[in-house]
Amino acid sequence: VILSETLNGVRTLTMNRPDRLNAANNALLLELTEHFRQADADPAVRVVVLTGAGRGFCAGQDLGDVSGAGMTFTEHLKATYNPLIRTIRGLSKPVITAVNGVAAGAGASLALSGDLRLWAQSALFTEVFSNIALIPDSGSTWFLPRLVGYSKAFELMAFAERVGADEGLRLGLCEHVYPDETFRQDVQAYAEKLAARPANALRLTKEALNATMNSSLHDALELEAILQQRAGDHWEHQEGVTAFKEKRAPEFQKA
Ligand code: LHQ
Repeated sequence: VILSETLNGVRTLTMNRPDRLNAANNALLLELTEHFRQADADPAVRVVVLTGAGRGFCAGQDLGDVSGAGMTFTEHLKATYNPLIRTIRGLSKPVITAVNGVAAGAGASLALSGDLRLWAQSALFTEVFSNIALIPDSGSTWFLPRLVGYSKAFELMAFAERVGADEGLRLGLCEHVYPDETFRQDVQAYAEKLAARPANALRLTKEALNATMNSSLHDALELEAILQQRAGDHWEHQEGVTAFKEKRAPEFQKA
C-alpha cells in the first residue's frame, strides 16, 4: 500500500489506496512508519516526500476498517498513528508533505506533520473528525493551533470546515501551492533544492526547532523572564521609554 521511489536524493513515499482516497488501515500505517524508518537509515536519502496516489492525499482512518484487531481507540492510536507521527517529526531528514488532494481527519494531521508542506491547487484540508463526533487526533490538536492560533484551530475543528489551497496558503497550512498539472515535478524540484542544503545543519536545525515547539508554557514563561531582563537592561529600552515620555519617535540606530 506504500509506493517508494528515490530520485536525486529525494525519496517519495506514496500512499496507494486511491479508490478509498488513501484512507488509512493498519497495514498502511505500519508500512508507512517502516518506510520512514528505512528512509532515515538510508544514506542515499536526503529528503523524504509523502504524497498520495490518485485524487486524494489521505481521507483519514478507513471507516470500513476501524481498529481492525479488536483494539480500543486508545490502543489503536498508540499502536499505529502515534508512532507514525512521532517518526515523521523525529526524522533526522526533512520531510515534505505533498498534499495532492483531500486530506481529512488523520489525513489532515498527516498533512500537517511534515517539516514543509506543499499543496496542489486542488488540495482540500478538513479536520473532519467532529462530523463523526470524534476529536482531532494524530497530532492535529498540537499542530493546528501552532499554525493558525487557538480559536481558528477550534473553528476549523468544530465545523469541519473545508480549507482549499488559497485559504490554506493564507492561513499558513502550507508553504507553497502549485498547479495540479505540474505538482509532482514542482514538488520534486523543491525537494531537490532542499536536498542540496547542508544535511547536518538541517538535522540540527530540526532538533533545535522541535525543542522550542515542545517547551511548556511554564518553560516559555521562565525563558521570557530571563530574556526580558536582557532586553530591559539594554539602552534601547531606555530610549524607547524616554521617547514615549517625550512624545517623539525613538532612535534605535545609534552606534
Ligand atoms: C472512504 C473514506 C474513509 C473509508 C472516503 N474510509 N472510505 C483514529 C482512530 C480511531 C478511530 C477513528 O478515527 C481515527 C482517525 C480519523 O481519521 S477519524 C476521521 C475519518 N475520516 C473521515 O471521517 C472522512 C470521511 N470521508 C469524507 O468525509 C469524504 O469522503 C472526504 C471529505 C474525505 C472526501 O469527499 P469526496 O471528495 O466527496 O469523496 P467521496 O466521499 O465520494 O469518497 C470517495 C470514495 O472514498 C467513497 O467510496 P465509493 O465506493 O462511494 O466511491 C468513499 O466512501 C471513500 N472514502 N473517505 N475515511
